[in-house]
Amino acid sequence: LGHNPAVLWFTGLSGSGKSTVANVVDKLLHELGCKTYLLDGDNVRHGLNGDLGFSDQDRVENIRRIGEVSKLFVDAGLLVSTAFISPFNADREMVRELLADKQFVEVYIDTPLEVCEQRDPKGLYKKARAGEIKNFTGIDSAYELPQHPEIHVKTAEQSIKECAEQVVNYLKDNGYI
Ligand code: GGZ
Repeated sequence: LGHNPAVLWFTGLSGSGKSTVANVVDKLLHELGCKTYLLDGDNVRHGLNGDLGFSDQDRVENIRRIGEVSKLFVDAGLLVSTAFISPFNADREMVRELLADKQFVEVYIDTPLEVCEQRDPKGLYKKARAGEIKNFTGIDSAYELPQHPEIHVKTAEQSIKECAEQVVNYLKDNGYI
């Protein structure tokens, strides 16, 4: 198959659109004939990482395991998309170091907190503001801004389709596909 394996590491706040955009990217890549896999909360936090919560320590371990699993898929030749908040720079950089040069593509889903909170698809921000959920990212737990993401996506300024195409175009322009 004509593609170079890599991880598309989506990072951003809850409600930023990580999973939504990653799902469309995964579908587009599949249609282009790439071998792909998508890791997100649905297939990781309930199973492999079912023992982890949202303390800083558990988030670090969450990202470490997802990084290791991503590496296995990359070794198998896939284009992997991961959609986790991954709030800490040190952890994202740890995964970058785990992979070979160019195999880690950081995709910053940059959606203002106000917009995420307005969307609040699961009512979690409302609960966090009410103190019913502790350590919620953006409210009482940190999100460290990516310092040099390969791709910077603004979901509040373009459609989901345009966001996904921005990612696919990066992969084309840089010889991944
Ligand atoms: C952040 C939380 C929390 C807390 C539950 N903080 O919008 P969602 O629901 O579907 O996405 C969020 C998801 C975040 O899990 P991650 O594995 O991506 O986080 S991390 O990378 O930081 O380990 C949200 C839900 O889980 N959720 N409690 N306290 N998000």
